[in-house]
Amino acid sequence: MKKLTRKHFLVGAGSVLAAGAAGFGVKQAFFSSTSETIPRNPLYVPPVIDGTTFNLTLAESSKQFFSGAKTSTYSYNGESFWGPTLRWKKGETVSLNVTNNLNEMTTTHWHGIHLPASADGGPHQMIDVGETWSPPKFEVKNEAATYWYHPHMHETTQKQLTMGAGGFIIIEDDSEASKALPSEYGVDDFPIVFTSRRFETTNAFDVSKDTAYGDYLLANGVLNPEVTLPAQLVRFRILNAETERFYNLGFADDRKFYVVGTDGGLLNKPAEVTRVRIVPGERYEIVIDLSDEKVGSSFDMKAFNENMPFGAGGSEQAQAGNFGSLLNNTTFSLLHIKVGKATSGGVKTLPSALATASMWSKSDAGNSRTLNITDDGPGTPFKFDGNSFDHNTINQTIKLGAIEAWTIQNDKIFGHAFHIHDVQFSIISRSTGEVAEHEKGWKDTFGILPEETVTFVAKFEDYASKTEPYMYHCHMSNHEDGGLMGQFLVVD
Ligand SMILES: [Cu+2]
Repeated sequence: MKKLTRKHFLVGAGSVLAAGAAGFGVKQAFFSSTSETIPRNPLYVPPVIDGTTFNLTLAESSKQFFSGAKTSTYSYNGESFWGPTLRWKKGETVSLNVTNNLNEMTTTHWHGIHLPASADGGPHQMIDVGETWSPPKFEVKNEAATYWYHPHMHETTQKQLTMGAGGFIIIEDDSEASKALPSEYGVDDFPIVFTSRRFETTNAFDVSKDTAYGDYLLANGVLNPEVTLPAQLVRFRILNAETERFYNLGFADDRKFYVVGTDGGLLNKPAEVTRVRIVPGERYEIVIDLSDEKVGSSFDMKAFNENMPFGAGGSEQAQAGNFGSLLNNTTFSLLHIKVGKATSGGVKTLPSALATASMWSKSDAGNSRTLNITDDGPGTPFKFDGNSFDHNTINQTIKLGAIEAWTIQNDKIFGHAFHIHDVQFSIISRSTGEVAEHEKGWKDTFGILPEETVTFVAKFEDYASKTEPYMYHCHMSNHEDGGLMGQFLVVD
């Protein structure tokens, strides 16, 4: 049987797709005769804000990606793209203030954070143009891990993310601090957000809702990035902030590396891998061992995205058009790594024990629910259980303190990135096989392929409200904007 691509389905459904052609005016520098050679650029490391009061201002900005015109961007606190890293300490009470200096409404969601729904920054907590939102203060209850903040404005999340709005949150706690993990920010501990953009010939970002993939990889907003790392253990806190693309992470020489943390905490022990799949919204903390590398040597971190399974974001064959990309179904460099001198006191040995989490299991769950990803036929928007997101409809109501098993079923032709607010969960089963060791940590986002069913268990504790809901949704921002989102109340 001929392999079906997503495009076949959509064309078959009569969708308006440019017939295999790149949209008019799309920058094709790599392939055109007037191609601009992109030099290697140093990996940018966002500045850090410490303390307990965090003031963010989202505004228009710009960045020089190519020669000629700068690219218009959105950023927090005057960055050229993205925003500063917020560093929180478990147990402290944080006060957050977000000013919207854009010419459109926005919201700011604290992704992965366990907090009152009124502080969550979902689609209900809109920040009007020129206004400042100061959610109720809350105690940081999450474990040490890598989280992030980003707009969650219904129907414009994709656009605002594409323009560059987002930032990291790093939570620290005593347990993590007692482990000898690389933790010197920007020296042996790097937050790295991978995404991609399609550029117009004017150098503007293509922010069309219909564009699922970029043609140019960006690491921390940098084209063709390189970084010099010390010859010791180095931690990467990796975030996938794509619209739809999955990354099958690895290194050009197929070296082993270690997953030490998932979305919401450290793994109990490092998981040795050569590849890790990361989907939109998901984070993995990995450690690479450079202690035996020669100073001056170099190698690439890559996305081994050639021959990904059908339905994985970016597995499409097409290089152009709405679901096409120069990076689709290909293996490409994510980061050029050069090895430099070790630092004094650099970490040389990976701890064998990292945490003592006891994850929820099926038998802990007192209630279960099943969500089906549906649509109304090929090319139509995805929904949960036949219902598109509605601001005024509560889709699920959960008792405060309940431990629940949620099963997500995907029998549609494309993969998704399921995310739920408020909680960190444990994935207890995947219909396609065993849950990988590196996925057996606290999670708030996971990839789900076509014909796959995934069950997770979570506890809904601490915060209840009869009126303020939390969201669950696909973290592919075009799917989310298109209605693949629902809301739940946690009630006392
Ligand atoms: Cu989706």
